[in-house]
Amino acid sequence: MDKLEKDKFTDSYVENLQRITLKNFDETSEKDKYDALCDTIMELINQEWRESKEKSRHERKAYYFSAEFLIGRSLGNNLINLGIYDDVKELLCELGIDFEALEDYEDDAALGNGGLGRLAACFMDSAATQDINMYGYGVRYREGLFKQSFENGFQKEQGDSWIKDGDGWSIRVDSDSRIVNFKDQQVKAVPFDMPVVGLENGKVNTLRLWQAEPFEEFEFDKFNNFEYDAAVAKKNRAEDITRVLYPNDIQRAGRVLRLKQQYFFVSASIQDIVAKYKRYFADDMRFKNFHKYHVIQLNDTHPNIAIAELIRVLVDENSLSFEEALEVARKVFAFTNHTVLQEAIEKWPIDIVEEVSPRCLEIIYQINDVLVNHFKKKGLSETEIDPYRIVINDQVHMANLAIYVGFSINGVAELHTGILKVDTFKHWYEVFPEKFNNKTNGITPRRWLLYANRPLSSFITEKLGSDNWKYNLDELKGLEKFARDEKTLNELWDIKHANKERLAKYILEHEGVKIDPNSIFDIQVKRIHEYKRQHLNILHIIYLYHELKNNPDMDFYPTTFIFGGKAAPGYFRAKGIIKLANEVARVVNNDSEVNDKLKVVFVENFRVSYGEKIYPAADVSEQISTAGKEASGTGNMKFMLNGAPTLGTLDGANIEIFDHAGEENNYRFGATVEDLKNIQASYNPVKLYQTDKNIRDAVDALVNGELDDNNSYMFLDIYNELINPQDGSRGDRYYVLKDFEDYRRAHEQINKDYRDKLAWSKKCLMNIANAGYFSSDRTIIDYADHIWKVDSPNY
Ligand code: CR6
Repeated sequence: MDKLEKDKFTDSYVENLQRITLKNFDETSEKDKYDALCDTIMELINQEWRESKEKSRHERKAYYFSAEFLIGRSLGNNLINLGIYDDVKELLCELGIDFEALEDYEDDAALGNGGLGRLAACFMDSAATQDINMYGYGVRYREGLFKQSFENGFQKEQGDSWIKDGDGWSIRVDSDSRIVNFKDQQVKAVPFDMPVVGLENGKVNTLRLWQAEPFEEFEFDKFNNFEYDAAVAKKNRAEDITRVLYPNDIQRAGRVLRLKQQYFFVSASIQDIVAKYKRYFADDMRFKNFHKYHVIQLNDTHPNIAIAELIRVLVDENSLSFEEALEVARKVFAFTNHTVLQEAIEKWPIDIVEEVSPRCLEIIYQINDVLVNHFKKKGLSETEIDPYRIVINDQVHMANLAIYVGFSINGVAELHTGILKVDTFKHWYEVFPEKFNNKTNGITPRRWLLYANRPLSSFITEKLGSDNWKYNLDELKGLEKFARDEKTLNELWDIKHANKERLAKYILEHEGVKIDPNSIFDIQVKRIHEYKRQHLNILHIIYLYHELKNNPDMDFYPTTFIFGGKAAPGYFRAKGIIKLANEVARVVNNDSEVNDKLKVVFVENFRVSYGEKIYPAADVSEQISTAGKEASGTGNMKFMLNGAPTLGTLDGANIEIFDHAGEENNYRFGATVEDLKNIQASYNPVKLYQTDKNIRDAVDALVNGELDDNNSYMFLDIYNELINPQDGSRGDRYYVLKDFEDYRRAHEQINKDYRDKLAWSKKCLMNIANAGYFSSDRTIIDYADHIWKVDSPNY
């Protein structure tokens, strides 16, 4: 910003502040100051936003349909992308305003559960920065992901009404409202548009989130008749649809309301797209060229009913034949799968689909008929056709629908896509190999480095002699030449240390636990799930605790184990894992014999904005899922980019991280997918328990009174899952005990290696230098070039 722009900014800020509050500057609250700042920034964005829209009006666009966008905070990110972060901070400081307090004032927009929703947000950022026309469509949940607190170590959930005080980053566009018809009700879908600002390039894309509203605020007749509840019943039923984000990560929630949410946002979005097409391409009422201007990426199975909805709109409202409409759909839809866990690949009972949209169910049956005929012609028998069917056993297979109709299906890491081909969707790969492709996930370097780690950003720019890496993260490779430069390595160590001090201070303030920034910060933050194996981490901590108790003089570098993450409210065992971590923390942290060497802390309410403080302060990134289960992971990339070596299994994108940064700079351990397949039939966790004393001591602690679960039976439940299965299975479904010894050894190595400061710092540097591949810029360019082809003018 030059002097003039600065003055203008300050003037309009002060003016906005007074206009919206009618107060004198001194009397304004933090909220007032924050609101005025949003307004001022939105004014700045506005013109570029309008221009971007205008310019792309007749261009081919990608539409990203996603039930989740885990945005987090917008203030800092927008300022960074506008290129005015430091300037604005300084200007506010001159006005005597504590900028960081304003940043902390903002509620996270937590419209997602975890990786999948955060990925969508990173993609939005990257598309805008890479000048790619990408329009996001989703749901404006009034309640985001629940807030987590701990009561006596147990997770408690509270609501997250993130917009109760307004939402400065969206614009309500009433004129674009649509009507969504369900079998039993009709609601209004009102769009709220959020600008997505590219990095200093003038490009602003749009994220359009739909909110469900009634047509009338209340029914006057009923009200007059003293039927007050009945008068607002319709309104409530309409608002229910976008009231709350389902807090299930991975597992699907088979509820009517959930399918209603999906159909709601998808129907509004399809209608929106079609209406605009008719407005701007009025000469193509047969939709012959529709596919030239639109490609719709379906983010997992959640939006897949869009396929039926597009056909419905084309047939019922635009008089295309079913065959014509299906042909359009075939060219428009592409599908991303994000998991191999069967319980997360949605299958909807037909009666629920019928209850939501009977017409869509009818269309799904029609598509299914076409599919069956297709395979019959190829000579397949009825039973051979079964795995392909969209409707089977009275269920609608949302993945089959998208794979059959769509022209592309991708996985989110090399290993994951490989598993889709040979296992999950093997039958599909055999008939449509050309549809399958991989798009390894990425993260946006703007939020996760430029914003979250200002000191490291400046360091990188200084070392590379330019800040071009912000646009092309591959340039980080240039840091490799400092791998033997002691001064650089010491500087890097100091930056990490300062970040650790900052986190320690924050944790003391917010969690009430004092941790030592000189200890190793070993961190696992992500949703709690058995396949992610937080309990492997905890069992290992119990083992360490026992070791330190038995050998107080043991040679051990002090370590702080940090956890963060939420369990789905209905997932008993995941909640048990949280209680277990908190209980181990209580015991260890209160034991003066060990608590100068070992500390454990589970931070409350881990979310995007907490992550921004945590990733930059990590020494070790725990990525310890059972091989084959974590489709990709993206937290692993955030740690890497901020210079933490990965302690990980050969799973998801970990494999690609090891390939890029070098195994010697990371710690891999554990069984591979191949290994697990080989031992699957003979695996015996009980035998491991009996023969390995370390395992036995740690597992026994779950039930021998050493740890207290307050009679919740949560620890017994974990114990049973590991070695005493109650359901006739073999136990330890996720091979926790199988990998324990290897994991223990890897930790031992880390504990030794960390003492060599220069050697350790070099590992960190090599991770940063090779993180370029994991930029979501790379991912989104790959989608744009190879699936969407949005940059070909003559598509
Ligand atoms: N839970 C995968 O499990 C992946 C993200 C984004 C997940 C995770 O490995 O990194 O998607 N899958 O691709 C689903 O949500 C279904 C996730 O976030």
